[in-house]
Amino acid sequence: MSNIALPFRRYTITSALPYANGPLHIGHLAGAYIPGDIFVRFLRLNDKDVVYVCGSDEHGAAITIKAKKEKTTPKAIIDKYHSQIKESFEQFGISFDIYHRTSEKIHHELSQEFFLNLYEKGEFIEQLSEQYYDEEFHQFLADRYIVGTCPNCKNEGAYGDQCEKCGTSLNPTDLINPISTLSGKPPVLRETKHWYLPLDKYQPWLEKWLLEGKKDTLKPNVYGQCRSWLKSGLQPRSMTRDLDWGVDVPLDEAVGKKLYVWLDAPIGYISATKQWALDTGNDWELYWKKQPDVADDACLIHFIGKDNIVFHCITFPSILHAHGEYILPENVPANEFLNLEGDKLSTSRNHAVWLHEYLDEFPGKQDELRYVLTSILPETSDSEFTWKDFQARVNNELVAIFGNFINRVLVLSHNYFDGKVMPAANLTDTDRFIFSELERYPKDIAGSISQYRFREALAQFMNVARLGNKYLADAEPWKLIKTDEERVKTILNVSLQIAANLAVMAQPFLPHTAERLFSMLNLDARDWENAGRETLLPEGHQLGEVQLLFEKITDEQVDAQLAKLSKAKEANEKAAKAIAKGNISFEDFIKLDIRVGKILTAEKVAKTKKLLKLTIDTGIDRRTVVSGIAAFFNPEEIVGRQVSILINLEPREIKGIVSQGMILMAEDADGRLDFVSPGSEVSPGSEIR
Ligand code: B3M
Ligand code: ZN
Repeated sequence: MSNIALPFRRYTITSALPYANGPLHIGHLAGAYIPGDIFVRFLRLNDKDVVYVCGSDEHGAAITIKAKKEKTTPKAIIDKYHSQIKESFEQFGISFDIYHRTSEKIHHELSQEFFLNLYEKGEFIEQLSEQYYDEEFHQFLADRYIVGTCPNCKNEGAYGDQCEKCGTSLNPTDLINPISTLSGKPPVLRETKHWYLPLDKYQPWLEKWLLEGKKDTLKPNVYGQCRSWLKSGLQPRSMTRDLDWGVDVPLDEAVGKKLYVWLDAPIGYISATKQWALDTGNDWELYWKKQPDVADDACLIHFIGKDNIVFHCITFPSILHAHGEYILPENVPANEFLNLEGDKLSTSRNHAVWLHEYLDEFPGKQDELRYVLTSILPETSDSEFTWKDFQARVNNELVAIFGNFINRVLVLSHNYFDGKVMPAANLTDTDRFIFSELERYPKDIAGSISQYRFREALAQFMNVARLGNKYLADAEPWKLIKTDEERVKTILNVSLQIAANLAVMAQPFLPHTAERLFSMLNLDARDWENAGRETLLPEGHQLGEVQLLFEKITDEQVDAQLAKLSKAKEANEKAAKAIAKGNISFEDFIKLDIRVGKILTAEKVAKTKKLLKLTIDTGIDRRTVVSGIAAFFNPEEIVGRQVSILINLEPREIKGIVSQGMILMAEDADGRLDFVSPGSEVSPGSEIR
């Protein structure tokens, strides 16, 4: 059955190499890693020959810019984040065969070999051209070193190599109003030489291979993007950069130049496989190179997020094609983006659920996060994670359905029959229906997984748990045990077969839970082909000890996470405010005439919630000031208080009252206000400087 959907014998599966410039968050997991891991675990259970590779992407401006920000070296950045990311993946249970890194020698060498291969074939266009240059920082500006307006979608924050909003790949010279991200100034043009990949030359081949050949297999979101780029016509793209961090361009005349990060990064998949093969005694070429017998080629699949589609569907395949010896991706099941609590995930704004923090704060609950993220994977459009929804899915689905069913059937089996599997006899129609459903589900789930529909696959898996839960609730063995022990034996046998099937089928989705379930059932039938069998647990089989599979997520846990997010938001807004105010000159400062004044009268401004009308003795005169402090102070309480007042602010009319000045207030992070007053009474009119 699964052989029909997955016809290849050997699979090379990749998940996008994360930049080693920050920790992983749930958006990464939902984009490229959970889908890749489910797929790979499923292939392994079906006895496929699989290698699953990933690693840190350690080159490019993503790294050097981060180093500058943290006032350290690129090397320190990649070492720090590479280990952190690697450890998080391991703890979370993403089952890479190798998690490599692109700073390794084996990777630099292979990338240079690729460049030279294409260079010697004369594939590159060598071109002297004018490129943007930052005169203050003495650096050419490519990729993330330059931002401007995207000519395609008018996004003002497009990078020099790509607009992340519409996905279009760009050259710096395409940007409207370019600005250097180093100096914040418009750059100048300077001449430099680079090596360009002639994507325009490959366009006819790409149209045939991709648009014609993959029309029915690519996901619509992926196919649509590719078609629109090809439609607007591909341009040559530079594969080299004037940078001091990355893989050296292996040409004498290119001293000081580096390979473009998007040339070397995908080659990272291959160098990782090479390293894995060296470590394990395998032959890496079987997983990457065309085999003499075409039927023996490996199937290459890239799991990525949507912002990487162009590089995996257009650039990298063109490079592999130009090289000639390599297989091409069979599919690129890219996901859209995951949002968090109504807002975009953002590393710089710290609006994220960080994986390493989740693992610390929810120990042993990897599968709960896997479950929820799989349920909401942005497979066809952007989707949204909220902590309330996380709680609801864990409590109402994992705990109340799956966990409850497993717990009941095992506890009852231990209570009534000392944890032994009893024979099933005199099957009823319901029993038979259960067995036929057990036979159907593994096929349906396999079908969904092989089409990269992981949400659908997981929903079907949960239906099996629902089936079990309902069967047990309807059969009520706890009542029958007094009158019909024979029937209870059958009911528990059927229920235990459901539980055993759940253990097998849980493996791709909930690997940690599946392990616990296998041990509770004292079962070791892990291969997918076991799913569907009605005698997975033979008569007389001794079950293992019962443990709880899942616990409820409490309101306190949810509140703590939400509080963390709002704290990050406040800190971020505060920082933004702090940065927003530039320096002013002393001359500007002394223009402000700030005095100590005394509140003589205070009353609410009619038909407003926030405003108070105050009369202030400024020491010079008495004047009226309208102030937005009604939410914090009752008028009667503040009469007589000394406050700070800016008296030379231009008068303004507010709600029909002319306000002559402004009362200065201190505002904390929660938005609470208080007066700025002298420590002891001073005479009205005292100057504040
Ligand atoms: N380093 C990930 C990103 O765009 C990028 C992927 C490389 S895959 C070869 O966040
Ligand atoms: Zn755009």
